[in-house]
Amino acid sequence: TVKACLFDLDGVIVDTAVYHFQAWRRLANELGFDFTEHQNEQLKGISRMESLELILQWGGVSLSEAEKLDWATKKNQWYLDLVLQMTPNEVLPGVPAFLDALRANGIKIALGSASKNSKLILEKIQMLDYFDAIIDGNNITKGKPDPQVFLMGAEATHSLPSECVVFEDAVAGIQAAKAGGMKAIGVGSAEVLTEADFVISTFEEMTIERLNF
Ligand code: G16
Ligand code: MG
Repeated sequence: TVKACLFDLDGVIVDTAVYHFQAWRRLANELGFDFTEHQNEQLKGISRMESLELILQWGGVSLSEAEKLDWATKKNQWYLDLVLQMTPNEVLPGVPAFLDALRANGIKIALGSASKNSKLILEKIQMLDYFDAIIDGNNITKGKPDPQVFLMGAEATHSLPSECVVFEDAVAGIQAAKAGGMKAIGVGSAEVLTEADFVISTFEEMTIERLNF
């Protein structure tokens, strides 16, 4: 039976991808190029520095390591300006009700995110109190599809991987869950998240009964 649910943040609890996109686009524009929303899809779930590398490739821009750190810091400041304006209204549909149900059933709740800003975001949307454990970009050394972030979540909730269910919107995240020996429920499109055990489009479709499959 399921003892813990491990949640990705961006695209699962809340859609911060739109804010990342705005901030990365500003960086690209200031460097003299632009990129599309379609390209932005490739940035989901990957770390800040990996995202920067990809964007610089798209623009054909090469920078020194010091300049890269500088631009990454600027991007994060622009991103945080947007995050600071977030409200609880932005929590994705069905999420609070499902987390309430997990709690009522004694199932642990953990976050498994690549973001270094996850606690601030959870605070802004007033969801911090739901989480028994938070594993994010500040704790990990290997990004998804490596299973590290979710294995740490299992450990922090005193669960075995086989007792965990991961919720993810990114292909790399589903792969990370599977590499860790966990069940994985996709949030989004079944055509994209083909390696998930099953896919929901929103948490309004999710019930405790559907966890034990
Ligand atoms: C999120 C986003 C990624 C972002 C990463 C790092 O991951 O999906 O696009 O690059 O966090 O974010 P930050 O710059 O805030 O450290 P997740 O794992 O929550 O989907
Ligand atoms: Mg995500």
